[in-house]
Amino acid sequence: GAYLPIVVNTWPFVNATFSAWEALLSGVSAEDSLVIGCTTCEKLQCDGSVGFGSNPDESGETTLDAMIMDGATYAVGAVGDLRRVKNAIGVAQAVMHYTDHTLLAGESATKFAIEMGFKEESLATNNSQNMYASWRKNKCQPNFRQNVQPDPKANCGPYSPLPPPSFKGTWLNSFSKQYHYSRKPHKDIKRNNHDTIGMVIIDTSGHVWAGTSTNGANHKVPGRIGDSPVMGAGAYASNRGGGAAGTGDGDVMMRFLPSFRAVIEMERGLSPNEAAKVAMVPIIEAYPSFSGALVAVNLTGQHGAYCHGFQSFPYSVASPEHSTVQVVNVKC
Ligand code: SD4
Repeated sequence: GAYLPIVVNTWPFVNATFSAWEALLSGVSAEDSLVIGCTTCEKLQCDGSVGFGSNPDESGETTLDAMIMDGATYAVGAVGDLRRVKNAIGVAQAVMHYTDHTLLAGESATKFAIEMGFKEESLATNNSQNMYASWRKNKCQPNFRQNVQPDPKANCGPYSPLPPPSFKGTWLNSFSKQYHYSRKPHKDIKRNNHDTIGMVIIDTSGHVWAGTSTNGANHKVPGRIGDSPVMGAGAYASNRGGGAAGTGDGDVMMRFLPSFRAVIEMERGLSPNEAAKVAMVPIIEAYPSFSGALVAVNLTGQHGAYCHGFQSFPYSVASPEHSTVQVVNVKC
């Protein structure tokens, strides 16, 4: 049968699910319900992976990524590397409403947010400062740098590129160093990087919304933007197919646009479980050690997920199918 309306989100963030569901049932639009749901996680700092006060970057600052997407019009608002503003999903919604743009980033996104009335405040907490201090103490391990050496005089960083291999005696010597540089393949490393909220809401008229909010990867290089604010990567919505949202190692996942893929596969008739799997398999083949998960919801309110690298992936659902918010546990 058809189970609409429906709210689905990554992880057992049931407070977020419940707040969105309650809003939806009281007549709030699916769009605003999604913003309410993701804002709940930003306030509760769900698992330390959403909102302020966790996962500082290399400079010790917590920065936020968020997106909202309208499946009817394909309108998107997103922010990446947002600084000093807590309500990232709210700022993403403001980008959608008050600009013709799709994605704003960094200090300029902060400036826009302040103009739109959002409060500027530090995102640091004792927790984020402790995470930063212990990372420094541990010589900045783990870190996301590749093919670099740290300044030997400093604890870690600033970094400089390793010298390129020399091509002595060949005509290549006259070329600039970028021609000599041989790039190592991406390290297939396992990162403990999880718990972004990605949410899909479909209202009773079949209008699909999807969104995300996260503080991204711990100890990221400043300026790093993950999959969450990238449409098709962190989330995607289409009234033709449904909605999907991802979580996990965004640097890897965003290369495959898994949310877009899952929605297109549902449009072509695959079930949400099958669509999520088809979207995830190419990532797993290329990066066997990555961890991540994808939830997918089709236009009749069927939902499914596929995950890799976690023991299991729990996601949350509210729909007329059950009387309370359900947590569905998927084995990976
Ligand atoms: C990121 N995908 O920024 C996010 C992190 C995450 O579950 O989802 N964790 O890479």
